[in-house]
Amino acid sequence: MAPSAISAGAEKLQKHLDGSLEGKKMADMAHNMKDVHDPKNRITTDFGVTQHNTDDWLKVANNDKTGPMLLEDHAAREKINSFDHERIPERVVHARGAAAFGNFKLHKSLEKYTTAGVLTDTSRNTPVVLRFSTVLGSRGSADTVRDVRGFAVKFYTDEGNWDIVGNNIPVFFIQDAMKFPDVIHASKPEPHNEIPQAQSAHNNFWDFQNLHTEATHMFMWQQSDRAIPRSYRMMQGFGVNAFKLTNAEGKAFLCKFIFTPRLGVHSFVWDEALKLAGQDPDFHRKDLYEAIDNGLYPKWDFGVQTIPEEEADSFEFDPLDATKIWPEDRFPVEYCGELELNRNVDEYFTQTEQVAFCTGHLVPGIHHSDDPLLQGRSFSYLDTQLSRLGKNWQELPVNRPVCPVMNHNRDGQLRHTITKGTVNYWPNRYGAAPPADPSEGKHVYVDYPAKVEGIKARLRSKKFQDHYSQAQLFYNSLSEPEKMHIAAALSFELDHCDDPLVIEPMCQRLTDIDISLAQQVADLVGGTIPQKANRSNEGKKTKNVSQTEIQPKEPTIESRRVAIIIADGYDAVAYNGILGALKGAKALPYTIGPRRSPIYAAGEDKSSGKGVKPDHNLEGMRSTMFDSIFVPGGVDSIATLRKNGRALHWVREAYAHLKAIGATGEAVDFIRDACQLEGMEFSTSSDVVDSYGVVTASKVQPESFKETLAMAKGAKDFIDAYTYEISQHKNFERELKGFPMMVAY
Ligand code: HDD
Repeated sequence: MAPSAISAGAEKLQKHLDGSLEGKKMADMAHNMKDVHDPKNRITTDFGVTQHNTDDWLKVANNDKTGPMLLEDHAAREKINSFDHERIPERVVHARGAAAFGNFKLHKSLEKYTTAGVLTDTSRNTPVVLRFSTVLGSRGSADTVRDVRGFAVKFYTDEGNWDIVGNNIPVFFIQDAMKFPDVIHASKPEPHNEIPQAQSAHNNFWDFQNLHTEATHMFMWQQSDRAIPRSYRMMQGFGVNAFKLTNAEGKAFLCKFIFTPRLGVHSFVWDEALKLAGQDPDFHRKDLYEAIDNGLYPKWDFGVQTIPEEEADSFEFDPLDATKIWPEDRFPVEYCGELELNRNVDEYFTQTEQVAFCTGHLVPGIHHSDDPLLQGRSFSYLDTQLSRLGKNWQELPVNRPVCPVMNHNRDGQLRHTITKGTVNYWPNRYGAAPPADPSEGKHVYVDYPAKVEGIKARLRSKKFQDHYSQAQLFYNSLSEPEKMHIAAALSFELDHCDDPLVIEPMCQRLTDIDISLAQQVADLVGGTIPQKANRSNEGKKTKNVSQTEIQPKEPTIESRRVAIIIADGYDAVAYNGILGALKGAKALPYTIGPRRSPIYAAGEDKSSGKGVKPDHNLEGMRSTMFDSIFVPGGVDSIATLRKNGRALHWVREAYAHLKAIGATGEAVDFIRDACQLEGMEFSTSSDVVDSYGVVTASKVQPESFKETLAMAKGAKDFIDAYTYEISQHKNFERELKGFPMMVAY
């Protein structure tokens, strides 16, 4: 259960969405909808007439023979008509997504920077909706593709809606909004054949990245592990653009917004992501839904980076340039609140497809900065909702603010609000619905009186011209495995390009970042191997760019999916011991067997009809859908698994994907035979051995798990070692050792 303060906020949001909040008791047809699950309710037409048959079109029948259909059947035509128009245009970018509701709780007031109630009043629980998305794919594309992820949050604040329309990567491909159609056209499927779907691995994408050099920093992030997240719940969220905060003294600060997940930042390995795109295209969607459904509410710490406005020109980069980070070693994040997601949507279309965000949705105390990407964005979001949702998109339940609304905007298609009164303009003879006076309070939006002077020109600030320093900073700050993944990702992508006009210059471009990276990629993709760096790399690094640094304070396995693989004759004590330990640590264990009908433990009477009913069979799932696997011993169970090619594949694949593997008893030999990395060690006695994330205990057939593990310094040792390895998510040492990636290509 959510803490009571959080539930209070959730209840407020629920009421709002139900339309039962004070001031929302307007004629709202959606709320006439009867409960679908109440068997007393009967089917009606859209206009409320109860129907007795919605399966057969009204026809002329003759002696039980079907005759012509009658056009007069309004109920049938209404049903087909409604179906014909079910789809609305998908978002031109970020079409595929998943949303959930929750709360924002402020722990520390930011009043030194802003007057915004949501960022200064620590007694509030602000309801939120968060929509995650991929950028390039269509609505029906796969979740686990290599792509930037959207992280769009709508705060339903007491002063109106505030939207942070962010990504899981802190920078962007372009500096000026006018380039957006170009970068998106170059990235989406190519115009002549609409290939490829939801991928950046094609000629046009890399052609643009090469020629449009300000994208260099961003494409390095996009080729990193950040672009293949393990879960929406394990990604950071960045507002990307610089905003402006103003405090009660009228002082202004440039500001960036950041969300950091309590579960840490984790990613797939590329092979895993590729396979999942086919094996479970809804992986991220399900993962989010499942976690919330299980009460494992994902949380993010929320913070800001700030720069006093008068200091904005004192750095080597321009803080208004969205292709640059504000390095955290110099601009630490001030964490001040937390965002929790605690309620799944009830209906996808009305609460995920119809949710709409806009960077111009700002509340008092938060303003636009002069970031040229941001200003253009705010035009684009408002504009795009017109073709997607229509003029009255603000009236859709998920988009409505929780505070009262009053203005003189009226009419248009699908207007729901019935505004009583005789005037719809200002000024009017009654003084009705006047604008507020700034002196009325902090809830009044007052524009920051920024001083502006200059000439009209199409130009960018000089510091915007540096396109490479931070690409190097990023690359230098990564761990060795992360660097290897970038080389592998770039060579995958360029291998999918078949135009030398793309491949050759791209290999050359990489010499602006790092010569060894450029040489490695050129060799792998058959390009000309560059001999010298175009730009020296002084090795500068910064903090919290490598995701290995963004990990939970305490190791946790909460919500990690663990597959326990058993066959008839398995060791029940080991099985139950691990199952209990995983559940106790709030992981999500799943039993996998060769079949889904009951599996019997060693010595268990098969005629008892009891046994364990696995959650899935080995064919139905793949190791890719789990974070770890555990195999308990048992002579017969292991003999069966050894003969099952799919079981062997599960182990080998989990091993190659750097996952924690646990095994006890006879399973230890089975695992050893499956994972053949030179230098690995396995338990051959009663000791617990943790070697490259493969945790084994005792080769000996145990009488009982407890007994065996008591010999092996106790069950606790095994469980501690195994759960620690799961918490680490991946064992990169295995990879550095030379398996399974491309070190020895
Ligand atoms: Fe955008 C959607 C994030 C630049 C134009 N964008 C959209 C969404 C996210 C972002 C998360 C999905 C919102 C949802 O879930 O409904 N966009 C970003 C970030 C950017 C960015 C982090 C750079 C800092 N976007 C950007 C520019 C433009 C747009 C420069 C146009 C000039 N974005 C759009 C859009 C979308 C959109 C076409 C499509 C659907 C929508 O707005 O509602 O207007």
